[in-house]
Amino acid sequence: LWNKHKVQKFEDAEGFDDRFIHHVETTLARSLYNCDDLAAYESTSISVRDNLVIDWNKTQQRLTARDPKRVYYLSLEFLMGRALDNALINMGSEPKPNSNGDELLGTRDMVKDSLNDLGFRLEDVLAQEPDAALGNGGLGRLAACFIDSMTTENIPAWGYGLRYEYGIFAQKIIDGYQIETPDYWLNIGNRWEIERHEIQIPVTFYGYVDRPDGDTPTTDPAQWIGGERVLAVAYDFPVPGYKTTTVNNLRLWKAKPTTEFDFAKFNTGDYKNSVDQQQRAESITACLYPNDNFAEGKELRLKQQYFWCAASLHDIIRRFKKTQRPWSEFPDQVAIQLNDTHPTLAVVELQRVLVDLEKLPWAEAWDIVNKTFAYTNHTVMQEALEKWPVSLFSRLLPRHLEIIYDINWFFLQEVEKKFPDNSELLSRISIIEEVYPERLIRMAFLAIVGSHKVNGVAELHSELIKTTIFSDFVKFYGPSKFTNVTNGITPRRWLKQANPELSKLISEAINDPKDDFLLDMTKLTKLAEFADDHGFQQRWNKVKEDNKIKLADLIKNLNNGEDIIDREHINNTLFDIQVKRIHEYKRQQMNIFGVIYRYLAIKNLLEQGASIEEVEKKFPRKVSIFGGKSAPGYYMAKLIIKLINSVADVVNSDVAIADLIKVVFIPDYNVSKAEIIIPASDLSEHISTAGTEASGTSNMKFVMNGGLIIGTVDGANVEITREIGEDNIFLFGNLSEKVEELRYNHKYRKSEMPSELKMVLNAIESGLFSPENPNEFKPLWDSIKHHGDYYLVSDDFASYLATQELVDQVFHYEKSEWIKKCILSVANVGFFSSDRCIEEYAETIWNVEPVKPE
Ligand code: 26Q
Repeated sequence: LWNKHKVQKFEDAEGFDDRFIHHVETTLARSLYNCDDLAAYESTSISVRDNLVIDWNKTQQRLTARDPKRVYYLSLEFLMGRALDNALINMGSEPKPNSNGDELLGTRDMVKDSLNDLGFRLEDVLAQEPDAALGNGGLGRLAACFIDSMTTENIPAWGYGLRYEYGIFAQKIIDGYQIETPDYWLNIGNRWEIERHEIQIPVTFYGYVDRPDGDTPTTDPAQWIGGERVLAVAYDFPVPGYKTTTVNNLRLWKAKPTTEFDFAKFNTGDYKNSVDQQQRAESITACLYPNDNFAEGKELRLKQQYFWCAASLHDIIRRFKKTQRPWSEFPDQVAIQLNDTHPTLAVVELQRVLVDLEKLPWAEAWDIVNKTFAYTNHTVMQEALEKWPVSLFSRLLPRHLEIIYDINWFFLQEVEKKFPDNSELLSRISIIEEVYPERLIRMAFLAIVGSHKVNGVAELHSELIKTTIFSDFVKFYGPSKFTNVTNGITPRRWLKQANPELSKLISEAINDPKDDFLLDMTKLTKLAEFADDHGFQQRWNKVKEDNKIKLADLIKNLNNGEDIIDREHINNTLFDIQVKRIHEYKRQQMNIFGVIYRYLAIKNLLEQGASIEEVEKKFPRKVSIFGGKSAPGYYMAKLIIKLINSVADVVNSDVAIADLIKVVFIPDYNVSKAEIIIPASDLSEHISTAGTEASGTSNMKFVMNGGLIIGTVDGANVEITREIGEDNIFLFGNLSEKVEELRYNHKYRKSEMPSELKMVLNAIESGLFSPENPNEFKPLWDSIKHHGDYYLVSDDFASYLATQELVDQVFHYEKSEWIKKCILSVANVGFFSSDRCIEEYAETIWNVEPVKPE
């Protein structure tokens, strides 16, 4: 009976139709006659989700039976973007014959045809979905790529995060300035989540520590009597994998008030206050902190971190306990990966649970903790390293503070043993920073001490953390605790989904009709055979041109229907793109200075009497495209956005330069826009000051989509060069080894500013781009001229311009060479699949094996 009535997945067009109509008429309570695109999106999503949930249940049953070691990926950010298209691509079982039996269709094409018959266009339906934008940038998108790859690789894995009601703010550009508006992404409900009202975990804050047996040592079990309690409610998001029926789970927590009632307050007649306090619970998961690479020390942020760590660990421990294994086996069953230091409290929380609640001896507990955790570092920049005031901890998490002190005490004893009488080392390496006016907890140090492995995210970065911020730890632990796992991106979303045309061209060329290259990217190397093939180059270029037209359409739509880009010349207009969070270290300012230089140089030539045709020979057509959000409180980044928009106003309306330069700032850059922007690039910019960008991942996305890159010798650019060949990338600028010396030279005024930069800054200072307020951009030029040029724009500017000249040369006069470079790059981009990256984590850090569906 059980089996007979089991809900079945839809497998063909008819099955999909039935399911679709069923959900329109029951779940949505509408009729097909008043089903609009939004309703069609909802019904399609629920239908697809049904299939995922069926596989999700099977996956969980299989795992319960097999009880393998599981991975838990703890990340405060999961920048998922849209789910529907990705699910259609990933869950696609073997292609099935269509209704006429004359064609094999994958699930996505089958659903597309079905929707067509029902009167909908798949593209319009997909466009209804709001982005799940629960992340800032690189770190959050990395987590999203990782759960895709972990599932595709059949690794028993869970993602744990927070279900923010508001994701990263939506960016509007008004008069050239960034304006933030709330991203209430749940406005139309969320068809992908499953609320688990039955999973509600109490989480405690504040209060005091009680020692029922008197003044026992802090390493003995103690009782934390909390002052405030909230509940963590689980929301589950099924994560499909590619060509597998494994479906993993992303569990996000929402905070809600307990039904407990503050009788003390009630009795004193303070009913309203008692309710208010309950209401505050929800603020914990109300919004994502919008800082990228900047650690803001707010109490609410720390509350978010503990709320999430406590709930996730409770859940992990509950699952472990069901198996009745002894605690000593915990690290054989559980690997917890810390995505940066944001979840470091989980280390302390596990120690607390083991000592205070499970009554394990301190050392035994600590051994388990250490074997369980591993920590990924994403930055060397001081301002992004988390440090929390001890006073805040002692109020919010008094027992955790005691435990941190004890962890530190044992750790420093070991250090002292190995390096006796070295008090400077002790104070440098201590988890507690003794600074006036108050002591700080160094979360990165706590994460290192609590983990068995620490990894950086690209080779250069992993070397840098060993020689700079964590060098004392390398001395103490030896180098083997520190390792590298170079980042990757999922080719399902970033090639197949974002660039279906290129994906199709590739699968035809390498004769891989079932798109197996999306699982095994070494298959791409076959493309190299066609790199010189003129006919293939033309087809390749046609795909790029089509993608550029799509981007031009997007830009036109965002510009109220007014076209900025000259359609007639789109093929020989170089699309030069920099899209990423706006940050001084990423140097969007250097890019826009380059644009200004080009503009001034063109104007000069024209003034000297050159014809526009002559000018075009030297400065061929180019569109400079920018996009990205600034943290709301980051003054300099906001000023850079304003400068870009001001330059756009002047340049785009200057008829004298006849469309040779266009500047576009695309508002509200996000994952779904990235899927349109990235495939359209000829050239993209990854030009951070050497040593500052840990890895970068958009560099990989652009290369995978057949664009070339201009970049500094930083982050993963180094390995991209190694993989695709140095002939196929435009590198420039000073190396990270020189950065310190260059900064020193600025400090003692031993640096010369190149004449080209002087020219640019003079133009800005003259008010050319801000006639009504000539000093508007003063902080930008001051930072270079008077405040030590920390990001070394003046040191790299000349070589940046020279390299841009080379780019122009190849793109316009050696187009066939250009396309060849693009093809060869894609042929060798396979290393940057997040599948490779996850395999490295699984083998070298987690020690987990895949569990394949039978
Ligand atoms: C910390 C404390 C309080 C508030 C906010 C934060 C916070 C939030 C986000 C600190 C850092 C971040 C984000 C960091 C980030 O995105 N780093 C990027 O990670 C990518 C994936 O590894 C790398 O490719 C990028 O180079 C790196 O900048």
